[in-house]
Amino acid sequence: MKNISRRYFLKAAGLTAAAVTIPGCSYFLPDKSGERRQQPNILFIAIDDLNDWTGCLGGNLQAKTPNIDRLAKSGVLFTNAHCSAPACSPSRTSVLTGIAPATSGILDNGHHWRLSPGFKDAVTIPEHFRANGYYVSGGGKIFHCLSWSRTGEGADQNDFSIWDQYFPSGTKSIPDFTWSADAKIDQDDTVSWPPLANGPKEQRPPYYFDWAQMDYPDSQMPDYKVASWAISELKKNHKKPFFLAAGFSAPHIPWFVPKEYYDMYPLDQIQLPPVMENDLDDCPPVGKGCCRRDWHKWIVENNLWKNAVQAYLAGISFADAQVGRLLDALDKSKYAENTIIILWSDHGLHLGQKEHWGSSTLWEESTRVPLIVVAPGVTKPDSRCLRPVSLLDIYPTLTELCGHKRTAQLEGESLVPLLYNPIDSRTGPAVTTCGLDNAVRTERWRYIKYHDGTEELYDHNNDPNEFTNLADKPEYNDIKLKLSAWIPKNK
Ligand SMILES: [Ca+2]
Ligand SMILES: [Ca+2]
Repeated sequence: MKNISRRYFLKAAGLTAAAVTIPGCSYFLPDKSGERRQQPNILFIAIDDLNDWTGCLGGNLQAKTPNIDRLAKSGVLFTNAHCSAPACSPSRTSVLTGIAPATSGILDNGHHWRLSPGFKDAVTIPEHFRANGYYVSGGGKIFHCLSWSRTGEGADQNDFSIWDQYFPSGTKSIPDFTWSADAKIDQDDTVSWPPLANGPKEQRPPYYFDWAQMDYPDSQMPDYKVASWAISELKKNHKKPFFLAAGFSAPHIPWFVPKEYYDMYPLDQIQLPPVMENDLDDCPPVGKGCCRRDWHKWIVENNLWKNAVQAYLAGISFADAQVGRLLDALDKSKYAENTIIILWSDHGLHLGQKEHWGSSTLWEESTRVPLIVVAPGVTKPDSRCLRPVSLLDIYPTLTELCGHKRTAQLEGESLVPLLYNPIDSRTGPAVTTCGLDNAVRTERWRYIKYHDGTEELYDHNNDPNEFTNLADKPEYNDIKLKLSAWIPKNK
């Protein structure tokens, strides 16, 4: 771990290594009689690549997510939550260790966090709870692994030794995946999407950027199996409090989803996301360089934009259905009254906005994610918090909710004060790091500073789609200066 910015972050966040204690929040701590009451269970739900296209966040009004919406209705929905890095591995590593990407140096998917010297002594969330007497089990994509692997094999950054149990096995995070027989591009990328064989191969999306309406039942899908396994965990008689993690790969590409979910979104009714022609003209070269403009050109030329939006929406509703099965099972279980639920997605996704497909940018499409917390005795139903928060805040939030002391490793700011009172004050903005570049999001502003010193500034009060970069206008110099204080200093 680079030694630069932990102190900086703590200072910037107005935090010390000591816990920020809220009177009355340690409701699971020993009561006056001195008896230790039952620690709460934790249901930890991770979704892959889900942006703000949910009913409750309203990023796309077509999205049908009744189960995520009902979870939001039962607790606190953070409407301005952002990932700390817009890619699977760095985002998940920071969530699960509480260490910011700019501190750890884990900045891309190819960098295996556990093999990095900085993580030798890092305690992950499951390890923390296991050390505190919990039974910890997980299934599916929690740490980074390949969402599109045909066999479940391939890059898998899970550290299986930290779990009491893992599904589907102690060596594999995701159940076997059945590749669509209708896959438009074969795995060796030699068969192009008919009739779209035109154009140089390097200008087309890779084979795993694909979608298909599957004629399989839901039960054959890996995420369904993960949910079924998690449901079986909820039916057990647990002697210890549990930390149960279920990670869904949908709506990550490829969007191979049962047909009924496609049928929810008739192609002729699909609305494309709002875009502005030449939107990238006022972005610096580093920002433009993040965009897969070749893919976008190819998708537009082949008239596939609506199909891709339909496929992503189908993947979202499929993930939502699995969330619903899990919530139903918890409701029916004996753990319903004593289980904290947290739901989050590792980062967002562009579907053609700024001529980009995928994440790994510092704009709202990549950074904004669903984050919902339901904590019995703490959160009130149907609460919304507009403060800018980070997924880095999950770890200190869970430990504080359980009455555990904050550890020095954690760089996020506990959300517990906001769970009690969603309009409580907040020290800092949400910071997102993408490689050597960073973004700062407050309630009103998005400020981006690239490693070469170039900048972008967007005013969400007037420009929610981030069309107009204000960074070159001198009247915003003071705003930029204030926001730039939050940029990690090691860059
Ligand atoms: Ca992801
Ligand atoms: Ca623009």
